[in-house]
Amino acid sequence: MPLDKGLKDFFWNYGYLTIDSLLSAEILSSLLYQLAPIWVSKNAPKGILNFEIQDWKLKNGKNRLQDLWTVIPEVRELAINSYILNILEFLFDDKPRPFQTLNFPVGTQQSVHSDALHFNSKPFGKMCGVWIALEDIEPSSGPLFYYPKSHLLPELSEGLLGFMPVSDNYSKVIEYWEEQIEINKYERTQAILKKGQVIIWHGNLLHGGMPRNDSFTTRHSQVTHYYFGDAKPWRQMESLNEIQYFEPNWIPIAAR
Ligand SMILES: O=C(O)CCC(=O)C(=O)O
Repeated sequence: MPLDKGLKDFFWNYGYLTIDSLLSAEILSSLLYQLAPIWVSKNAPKGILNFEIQDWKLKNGKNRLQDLWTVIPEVRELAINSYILNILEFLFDDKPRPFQTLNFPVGTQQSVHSDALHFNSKPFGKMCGVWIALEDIEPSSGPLFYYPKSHLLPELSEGLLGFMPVSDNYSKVIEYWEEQIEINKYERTQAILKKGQVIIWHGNLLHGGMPRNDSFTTRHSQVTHYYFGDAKPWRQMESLNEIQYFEPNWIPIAAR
């Protein structure tokens, strides 16, 4: 895929970009092969960050593992894939810094949200997510959905909302987003991707997971988050009295 201005304009106009990745089929298959016994046994792999809590959650119905990159090389390889990193650098004109991977065996059914609320940046807008289909995505499996152009909404603030966008007010933030979707006539779009396809979303793009109409269909996917350049990470949901900056567990990138 040529990295041209049209691609960049599309991303900044719509807030996302779908790419036919050059990810190696062997890596994807090898990753699925390693993940299978984990999802079946519901044993988090030893050595993963926050093993105890993740293992407990997995055994108690949470279908996701965070930061598997710490124990499965293929997860890290996808997170630091040079093809993806080059596109990100081209889109943001800055060096991408990967952090936090999430692996899901099934649809998340997450309600609409932006990543910026969870992982904000100073300056605003220097963060994105990259979602990789590890298998062909079936419409009944609860695909990822997103609202093109919603990344153009302003940064959340007390001045904008009339309340602080912190954890206690999360349901009110969701109401605000739902109102904005109506007002701006944003159209929900589903990511029915093929194995190896990738979607990049801007950190302020509204997205979530569709309901799973078929609870037997898997929906293996991996998400990695990225900050750019020297943007400072902060957690808006925890920033009641002052900005809560934090240092992510950065995923090391070998020299490119
Ligand atoms: O994969 C999905 O269904 C949603 C993922 C998501 O919302 C996220 O990682 O922020």
